[in-house]
Amino acid sequence: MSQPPLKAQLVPSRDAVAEGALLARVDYGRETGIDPEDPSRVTVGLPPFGTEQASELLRTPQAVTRGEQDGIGFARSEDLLFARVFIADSQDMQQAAEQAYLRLLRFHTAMGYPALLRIWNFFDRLLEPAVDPTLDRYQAFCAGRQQALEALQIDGSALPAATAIGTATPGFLVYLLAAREPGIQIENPRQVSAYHYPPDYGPKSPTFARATLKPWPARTQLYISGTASIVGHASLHAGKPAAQMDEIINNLGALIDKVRNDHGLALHGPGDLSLLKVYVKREADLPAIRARLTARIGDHPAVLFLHGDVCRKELLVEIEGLYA
Ligand code: 3EB
Repeated sequence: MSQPPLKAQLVPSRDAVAEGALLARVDYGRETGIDPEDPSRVTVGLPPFGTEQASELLRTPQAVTRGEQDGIGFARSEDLLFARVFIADSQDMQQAAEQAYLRLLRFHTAMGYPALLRIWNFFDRLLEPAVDPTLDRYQAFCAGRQQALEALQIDGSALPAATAIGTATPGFLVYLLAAREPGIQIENPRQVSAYHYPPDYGPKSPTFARATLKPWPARTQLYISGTASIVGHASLHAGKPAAQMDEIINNLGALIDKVRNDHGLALHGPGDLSLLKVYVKREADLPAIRARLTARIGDHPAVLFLHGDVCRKELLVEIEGLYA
C-alpha cells in the first residue's frame, strides 16, 4: 500500500467536488444537520470565521460504500468506517448521549471495524443547565456517554481521541472513524487523563484519549483531541485568550514530543500537523488567538477557525490537530 487510507483536506465549500473516493464530507456552517441524500455528509453548526462556509473532506484512495441503518449514516472502505448519528431533539443531553453512544458503539463493532480512531461531538447550549439542574449540558453529556460505556462494559479509557464543542443552533451530532486494527491511545504528560479528572468537573468524567496514534502500512497518522488550556486538570489563564493559546501550543508540543520519543513519529511540533481546527468561543478574541498561533507556529496552510463554545466557562479556545 503506497498511500494511507485516510487523507483530510480543507476546501472552500464551492470547491468541494468529490474527486477520487470521498469517505465523508463535513461542512461547517450555521446549523447542525445531516443530508437525507448522503449518509456520510454532515453539517456542523460552527460558523467559520472569514468565510460563509468551509468543508473538510475525508478522502480515501479505497473504494467507498455508503448506507444508512436504523438512522446511522455510514461510509466504509476496506480499512475505514465513518459513522454518524444526529439527534434533532437534544433537550435531554444525558439521554441523547447515552442513546447515540449505545447505537454507534454497537454499530461499528457489528460492521467489523472494532477499533475506534476518533470521535467528534457537537451540541447546543453546552454550558447551560441540563434537565438535571445540578449539571450543565456538557456534564450531562459526559454522564450519558459513561452510561453507554457501562452498559456495554467498556472501560472509559478505551475511547479514542475526541472533540466536544458547543454549537449555536440545536441538535446533537456525533460522528466517528473506526478501523479494523487498533491504534495506540496517547496521553499528555502535562495533563491528567480526562477519564481520571476529579469530580470537581462533573460527577462522571469525560472519556477520551488525548490522541490516537494509528500505524498504517503506508504511514503512521496522529489524531489529536480538542486541546484546551488545561494543565494537570486545572484550567489556566482564565479570561486571557493569548495566554491560553500559548498553553495549548505547549500542551500540543508536549504530546508531540512524547509521540516522537516513544513511537518515533517524525513530527517536530504543532506546526508540522497537516490540519488544525481552532474553536474560538468569543469572536472578539479571534485577532489575539490568530496572532498568537502565527507567532508560535508561523503561517500554517491548513488552519480553520470556527466559532464554538468550549466546555468550561473560563476556557476561551481549543485546538484539535491531525497528522495524516
Ligand atoms: C478537556 O481537555 C477539554 O468530552 O470528549 C476536549 C476534547 C474536551 C474532548 C470530550 C472534552 C472532550 O477536558 C474538553
